[in-house]
Amino acid sequence: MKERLESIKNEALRQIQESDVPEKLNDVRVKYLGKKGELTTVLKGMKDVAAEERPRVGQLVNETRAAIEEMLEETKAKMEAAIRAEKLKNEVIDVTLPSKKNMVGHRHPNTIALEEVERIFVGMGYEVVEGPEIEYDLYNFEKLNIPADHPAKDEQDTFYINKDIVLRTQTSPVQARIMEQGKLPICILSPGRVFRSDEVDATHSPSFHQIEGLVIDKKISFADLKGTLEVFAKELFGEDTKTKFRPHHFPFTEPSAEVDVSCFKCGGKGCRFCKGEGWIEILGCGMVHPHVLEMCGIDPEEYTGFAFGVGLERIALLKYEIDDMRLLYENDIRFLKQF
Ligand code: 2U9
Repeated sequence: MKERLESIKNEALRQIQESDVPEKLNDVRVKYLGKKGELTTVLKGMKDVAAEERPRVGQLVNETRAAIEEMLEETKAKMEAAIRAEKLKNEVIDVTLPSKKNMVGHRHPNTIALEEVERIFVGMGYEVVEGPEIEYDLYNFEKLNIPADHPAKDEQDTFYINKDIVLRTQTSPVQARIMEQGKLPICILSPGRVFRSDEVDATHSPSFHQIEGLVIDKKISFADLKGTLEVFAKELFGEDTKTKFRPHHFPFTEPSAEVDVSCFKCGGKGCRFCKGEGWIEILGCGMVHPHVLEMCGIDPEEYTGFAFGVGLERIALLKYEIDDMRLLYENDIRFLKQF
């Protein structure tokens, strides 16, 4: 029995020494110490050992088990330490290396200008609303007092999807739709992309952005319009900015005006920026035409309103002193980063 146990121990220790991965150590443990392992089989055979021999043989079995377990634990600890050391070696980080540069995006000057305009009007109680870029001719033209044969339809040379559907040439149809919902009063700002069949140059693009505003309530007057746009101009271009309302014509407003602001570069004296004028045109506006109110289901005897329209790119070009609109569409990060 003694020899058998000695041979089991030696064989187990040899196999432990030969193990190169933890899985093999586990196989050795199962083979010798497991439920059906060799030592357990020896223990099961104890009943055949003479009674006076049993304590000595039992002690020998325990010593053999202890020796194998000790060697297993020791080898497992060494193996794990070696694996950890190898992993650490591979994961070494050289903190002195220069860091990778993260290319962070940048808000587009159009977006910066739009957010500034929205901030000003939201501060005056306006709600920002958006609508479809593909519109019915009915909403883009008819309901805005631009019937089929109106010359304004030529001015806004349009992309047609079919004879009734167009890429919108202005964001006004958004307001016409809100008016039709019949909830009054109305105080909204509608920014968005618009389309016109224009040749690309420093001041034109077939796709650009407008911000339009509309206020409808009882007793709204031209004085409200003037006050609102004066506040807007001062907030956008500075407290000293003056405004000038020049009579103009739009089919959807009557009376209508174009608004100039005093040049924020020279204060109105005349300089290269304002081409010696002292004034810079920034938007169009007017009192909503009674016929437009009627076509959108609002009684012009009870309600009046004003509307205005600003070209977003025009604001961005002026505010950030950009001299060519095409730069706004090239998305060159070296350009965009400057604003
Ligand atoms: C409704 C009724 C009236 C919106 C208005 C303008 C004047 C205007 C231009 C600015 C530069 C177009 O982008 S631009 O070329 N817009 O001058 N827009 S009044 O009037 C409306 C809108 C909606 C129902």
